[in-house]
Amino acid sequence: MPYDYQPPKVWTWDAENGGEWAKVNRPIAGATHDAVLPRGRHPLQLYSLATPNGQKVTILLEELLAEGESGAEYDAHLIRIGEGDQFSSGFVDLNPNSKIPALLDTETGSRVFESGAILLYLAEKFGRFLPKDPAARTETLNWLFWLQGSAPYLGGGFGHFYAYAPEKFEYPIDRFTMEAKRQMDVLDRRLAESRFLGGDAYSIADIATWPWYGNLVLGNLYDAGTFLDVESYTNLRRWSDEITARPAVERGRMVNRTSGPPEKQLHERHDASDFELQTQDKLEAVG
Ligand SMILES: N[C@@H](CCC(=O)N[C@@H](CS)C(=O)NCC(=O)O)C(=O)O
Repeated sequence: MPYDYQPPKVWTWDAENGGEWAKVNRPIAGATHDAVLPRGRHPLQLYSLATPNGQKVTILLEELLAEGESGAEYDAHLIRIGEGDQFSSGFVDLNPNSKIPALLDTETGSRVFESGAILLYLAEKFGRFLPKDPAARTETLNWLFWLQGSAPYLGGGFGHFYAYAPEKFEYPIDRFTMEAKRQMDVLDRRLAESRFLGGDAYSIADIATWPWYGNLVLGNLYDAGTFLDVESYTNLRRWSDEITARPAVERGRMVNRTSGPPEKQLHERHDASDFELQTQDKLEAVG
């Protein structure tokens, strides 16, 4: 892929040319194989992986449970996107876009896909983490939708070209670094005037944003802390530290996590006790 690449008249798919995600990236939608999704015993069935988009939902579910909402009990099934689980017929029935996270509410029969839609669905179902006052609700949704529109520039743009692309190219890295830093500045300025994104109250806007920009400012994403000079976004850091310290956030980050310290990986969550009994360090100890 030298710099003098000229696009052909009609693009054709070279399956070998996709870098780290070559195995799963395809130019067509739909299922690649038949498989039925597993079902647990709780009202909510989540099919996910602990990427930033996946963490949004498990953090909210753990926050709802921490508030005493027992109806938010959930089974979190692992979808290994690197192995193509998102292309099974069962998953595609739940999310025709073949991306985690996807939720099935067995009480209503609703399928819910798109992490922002899942957060909104759960916030409305339980009447929590979304203010009822119209002005505060609007500001919260402003930031929720801002995140849903902005994070792809960070993940698919900056993260892809800085960390995952098979070669380093200055043009896209410059383009998306500029945007990632601009977005951090947007958040930093907002958080200079407000404790949380939507206002005084912690909400689904913060829960959506923390796994991306909270992790980024902590230096946890793409090994890019120094490159992006994350230390300079002091208000964003203050907000991120406050959210990181929440016990529900700590639990939510562990669910469906398949890398990092074994004691922080809970591949599947089917019961609250799993955080004590089913983490990878415990499972590996018993063989
Ligand atoms: N806009 C979607 C994005 C979801 C998404 O990009 N999920 C990624 C992991 S973070 C995925 O499942 N990728 C698998 C694939 O692209 O095949 C959302 O917010 O739910």
